[in-house]
Amino acid sequence: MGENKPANKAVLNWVHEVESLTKPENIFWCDGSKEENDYLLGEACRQGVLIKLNQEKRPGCYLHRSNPNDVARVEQFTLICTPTEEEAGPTNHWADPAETYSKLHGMLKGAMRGRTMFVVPYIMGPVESPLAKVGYEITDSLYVVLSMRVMTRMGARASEKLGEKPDAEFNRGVHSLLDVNPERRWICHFPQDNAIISVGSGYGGNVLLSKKCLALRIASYLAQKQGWLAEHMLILGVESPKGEKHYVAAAFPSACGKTNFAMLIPPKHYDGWKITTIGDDIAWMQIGADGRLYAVNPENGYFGVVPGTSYKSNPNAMRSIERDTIFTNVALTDDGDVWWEGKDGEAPQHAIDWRGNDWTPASKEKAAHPNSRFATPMQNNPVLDPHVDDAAGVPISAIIFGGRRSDTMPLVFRAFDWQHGVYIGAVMASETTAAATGAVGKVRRDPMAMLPFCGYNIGDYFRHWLKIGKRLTNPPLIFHVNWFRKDAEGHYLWPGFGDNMRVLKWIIDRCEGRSGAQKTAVGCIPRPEDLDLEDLEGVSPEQLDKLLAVDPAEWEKELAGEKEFFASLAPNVPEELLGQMQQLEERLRR
Ligand code: OXD
Ligand code: MN
Repeated sequence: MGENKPANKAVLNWVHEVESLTKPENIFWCDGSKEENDYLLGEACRQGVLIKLNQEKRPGCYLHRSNPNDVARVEQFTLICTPTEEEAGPTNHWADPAETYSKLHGMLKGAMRGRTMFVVPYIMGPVESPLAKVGYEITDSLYVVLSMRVMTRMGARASEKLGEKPDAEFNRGVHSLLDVNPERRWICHFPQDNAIISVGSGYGGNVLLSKKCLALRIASYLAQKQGWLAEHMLILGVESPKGEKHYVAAAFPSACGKTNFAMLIPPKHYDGWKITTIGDDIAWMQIGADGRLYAVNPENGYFGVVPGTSYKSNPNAMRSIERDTIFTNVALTDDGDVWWEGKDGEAPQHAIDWRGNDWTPASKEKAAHPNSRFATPMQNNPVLDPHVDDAAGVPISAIIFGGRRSDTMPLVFRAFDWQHGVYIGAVMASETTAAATGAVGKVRRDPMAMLPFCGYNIGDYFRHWLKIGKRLTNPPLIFHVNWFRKDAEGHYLWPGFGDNMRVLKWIIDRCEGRSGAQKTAVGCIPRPEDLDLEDLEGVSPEQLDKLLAVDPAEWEKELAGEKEFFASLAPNVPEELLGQMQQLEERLRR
């Protein structure tokens, strides 16, 4: 075991270089087999990295507790190391590549002494997809190895796919926990080298290098060069009782319910309708021969936010995490099960909280960290789409942008065309969540939900989107949604979750040219009679009016915010988008 060396010399040479630098006690070459996984799970439990949960209640499930100083992505320590600062652009933290390599190599010198260095080969995307990418992650964390097996197509097949050609393209990822010290925590990307170095953290978003680092930051850079899109989007399928099927891709910022939306269960009267999941976080999309956009999910699992997940909010996620799941930073019950705020049923009388301390319902602290997570294989999802492994991907009928906004943004509206849609995505904003360190609940602009994930200059990214639109002869329609609008007392106006199907139905009907809408200054908005409101509980006609309203005072403020944002990106905002802003201003004035 641990002997699965790839044949590719470039991989061997690079691993050897990292070995010479970090001086591990031994090297473990992963093959991704079940035997290997069983062995490593045993090791992780023996070393206290994982706690084995009650196997009767949760077969194959484990709990990990991260260092309390290390529970979320660290955007301020996430660097894009392009040759010039201009290439990284105004929304990224930039650092000089040579200086950064030198600083990181200094930290990595001898960093794995006495530790095992794991080499994890993996594929992102369906194995036969032209978009599929091979990566290798070198790590000294067992938690990373075990999570990578859930989250990616990990193992020997990646080395087989790469082959022996010395110039075959692969991502080089190096991760070391070091001493998990926030002062020595850096997540660094070298897009030109297809390389990532992450040190000082054990939190998923910082260390599962396949995910945010490769599949978004590096991939977005490659996508711009190669003419495709790497996006922070879920992908879902909607099938009507007549068998008519559409796929939709939706971008929401972190912890805004992407996983819930991707696995939605429609209200009762949607008899015969089916929602299926392709992905819950990332979409790679390319233009097909028919001029449509086709999407694949590069991942193999879901790294979802746990608190608030219940049989009410997301039954399919609950079923997915019944087995073969790695939980991070949730509470441990006395019978060896897991618990979190917002789980169904009563809180336990006693538990061990995410920090490892005693917890009771009287405790002031939360039992589970607000950004506690599950990592579960997508194969566990009862509504996994049958085309999830298709090399060609699935055709996208609609793109949805959305944020968490207490005011201003209507429940749903449609962009007039692709260019207007790109504008809507470019200025989208959301109230911040616990998925990243920093203040929670502050409105920030998060273009296409890519603010923390775009690996190059955001102005060029907008330009790339506009270019893709020109090549699409059959483009998806673009929408904006907001499930989070509140009334004056701070209560949510929309029930969300399964009832979001009503909005999705309107979107699909728009794609089919069927549903009605009213043209407003900001886009086409359904009138109440255009939405399916059958059996909708708890939403009065007044609430519905408020949900669909365009409030001039709120939009005046919104426009000022959008202007301020574009001003902060000057001078690299595409003319077309400045034109869109001006048109919006004129429409609002009319
Ligand atoms: C995630 C995130 O983990 O966006 O998906 O933070
Ligand atoms: Mn995400």
